[in-house]
Amino acid sequence: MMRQAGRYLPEYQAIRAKAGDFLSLCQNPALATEVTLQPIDRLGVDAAILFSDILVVPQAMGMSLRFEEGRGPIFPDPLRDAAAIAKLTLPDPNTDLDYVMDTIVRVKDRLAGSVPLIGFCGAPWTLAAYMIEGSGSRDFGHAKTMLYTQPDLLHHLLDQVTESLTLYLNAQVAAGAQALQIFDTWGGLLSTPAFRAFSLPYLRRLIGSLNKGDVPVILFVKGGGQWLEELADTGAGVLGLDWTIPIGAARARVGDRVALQGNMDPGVLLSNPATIQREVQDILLSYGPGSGHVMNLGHGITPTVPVANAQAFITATQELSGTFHTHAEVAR
Ligand code: 1CP
Repeated sequence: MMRQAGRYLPEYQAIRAKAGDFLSLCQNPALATEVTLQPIDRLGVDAAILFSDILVVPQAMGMSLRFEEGRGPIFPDPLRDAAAIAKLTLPDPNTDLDYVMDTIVRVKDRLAGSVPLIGFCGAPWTLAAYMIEGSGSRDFGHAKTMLYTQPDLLHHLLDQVTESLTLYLNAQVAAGAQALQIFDTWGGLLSTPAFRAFSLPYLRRLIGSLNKGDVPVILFVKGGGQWLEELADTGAGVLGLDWTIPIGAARARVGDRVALQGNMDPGVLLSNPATIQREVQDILLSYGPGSGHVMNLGHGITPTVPVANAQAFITATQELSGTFHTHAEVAR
């Protein structure tokens, strides 16, 4: 469940209070391990998701970062010119991001093979958008300004970010991550030509540079429904879908080239168990029989979701999904 470790869980709130603030929680391997494991114990989900944030990579590249209560992430010195970008460094994940690798090792040890661990990172474009903007934004106006007035400078930044992410994801696999998810949360803000120029080639290069063995890569581009065929060609094994496209229509377009993950509207979790069960059933029916579907939300769970509703989503999936698979597939 996207953002399954988070503020809707009271036990998360308790550990976060103990850590002091969100970044301190990410950077404390013992506590980050606890919150990674909480949804496994509480909800019975089929995979653990490393507790961290996509923005620890720009921080490891030398940018100062803080998270403000109610406002989200802030880079006080956003990248607005070539001089600022020239100051970025290539991180060494085993020193600059050692707390992430330490958390992976601890989580793997505690899971002892019960469920797999998913590591993750932000996509080059999404990270660059935050680094230029300095915070979350509705339209990422500063990032768009650079894209249309200094495209070469943006390409230079994307190149640096992609190099950093390659080192980072390879280190996550070496530490024990068993699947990797790449979040292009702001990919859908781009026009099709801009997505093809400033996001897609870097996704392809990142995925192509991983020493991943049989570790699957899940690629989530929010608002990316119109580019599914191109996304299926990036080397990702799974495409994460937001809720705006019927999953059956997505399956008809990509066939069996990739598996699909998604795609319930996280807003459904604000309703009630009966409605949640109906929505789960509708997604299973839309995808249809056969393997290649990972049930998930189409974006992150929100803080006011009642835990009972999150549980209803997991339980409905476990109860209803079996009939969509043959016995042979279940046995595999
Ligand atoms: O107050 C808190 O406790 C902090 C809330 C929070 C949490 C729980 C943030 C701040 N990040 C996270 C954890 C997180 N972030 C995870 C691991 C947890 C899990 O999945 O179980 C992951 C995978 C992320 C990834 C992330 N961070 C994304 C990509 C996925 C998405 O939701 O689109 C993005 C865009 C971020 C940036 C970010 N971090 C936090 C916030 C509030 C934001 C969004 C800011 C904005 O609106 O632009």
